[in-house]
Amino acid sequence: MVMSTSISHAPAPRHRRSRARSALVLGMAGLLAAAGVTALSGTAEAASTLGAAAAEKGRYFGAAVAAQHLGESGYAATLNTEFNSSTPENEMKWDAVERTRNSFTFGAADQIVNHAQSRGMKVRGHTLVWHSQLPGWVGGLGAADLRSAMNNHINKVMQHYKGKIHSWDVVNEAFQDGNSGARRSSPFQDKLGDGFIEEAFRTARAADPAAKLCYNDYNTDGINAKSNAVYNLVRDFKARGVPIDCVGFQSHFNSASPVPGDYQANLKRFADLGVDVQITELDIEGSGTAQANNYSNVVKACLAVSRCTGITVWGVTDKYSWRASGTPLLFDGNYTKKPAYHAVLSALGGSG
Ligand code: G2I
Repeated sequence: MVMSTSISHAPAPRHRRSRARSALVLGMAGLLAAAGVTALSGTAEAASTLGAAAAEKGRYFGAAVAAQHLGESGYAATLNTEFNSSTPENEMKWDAVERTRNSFTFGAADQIVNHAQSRGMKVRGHTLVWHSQLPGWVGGLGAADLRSAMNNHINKVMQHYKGKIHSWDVVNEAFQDGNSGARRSSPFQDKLGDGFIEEAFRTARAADPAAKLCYNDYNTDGINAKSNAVYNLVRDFKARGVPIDCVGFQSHFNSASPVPGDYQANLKRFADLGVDVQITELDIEGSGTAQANNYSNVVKACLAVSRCTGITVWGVTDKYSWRASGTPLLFDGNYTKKPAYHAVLSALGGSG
């Protein structure tokens, strides 16, 4: 081996010089920061929107979006300014995209995806296999036909959006409420048995290998019989190599179903199985300081779990919420920021 011992006096290559310069700048920034000087050409200013503040924490902050409101200026302006991820609220559901067998209509969902993509937002796909908002023809099929219809639905929808969806809710709400930990009755469960979830995830992986595949549910936000059942499913999938990348915690809260004290511990135990966790449909009924504190606690729990990769609130404004009378969101009907908005922004490390 020939080793050169000559010391070159030529100027360092450009990349080394610029690295040295960056090191110097960083060093000076460190000294200034240590001296309490923070406003170094604006770089240290706190982010002033939810999406930007979440991005500084390596996360996204999204909203459920309804295509029919995109033409309303206050709605679009709030969405575009504050959020960096969109979830179609109803437009990707089975009854919206395949009302008639093997005839697909993507118009409304495409509107949301195009809106998001042209503004650099991510898109969550919601949802492929769910017992609700399911056209009647699906429930009328025999087992063999249902299996092929389920796989066809997953294939066609995922292929249409291939490369455009960061995470898909592949299966939604497959477990019962209460203490049984049992599966919920649905055409899929009743005719295909427990294996339908595994089959849906395997089909989804092949249809768009780049999309993260999530199981999504509600009342699984704390440690309880239902979340234990989902936990066991995910643990089994990971042990057997069944593809699953993430678990969605819907997080619909109100006084009857408050933010659980073990919310963070629950997110953490799922993350420890080797999946990402996402807060997918957050809304918290209430108002004022109480609502703001609840929102803040949810955001802090996500930030405390490194694999909690993002938060989606289930709507932009209270007036279009699925439970508008509970005023569960961050903007009121006039798109005015509520105390809950400010609490979320500040929990994310931003300031308005
Ligand atoms: O129910 C709250 C959410 C629970 N998790 C799954 C989510 O997909 C679900 O979202 C809600 C939508 O926010 C509602 O907007 O799902 C509901 C249906 O299960 C949606 O409501 C439906 C109405 O019931 C229909 O009458 C209406 O035609 O929205 C439809 C489209 O506007």
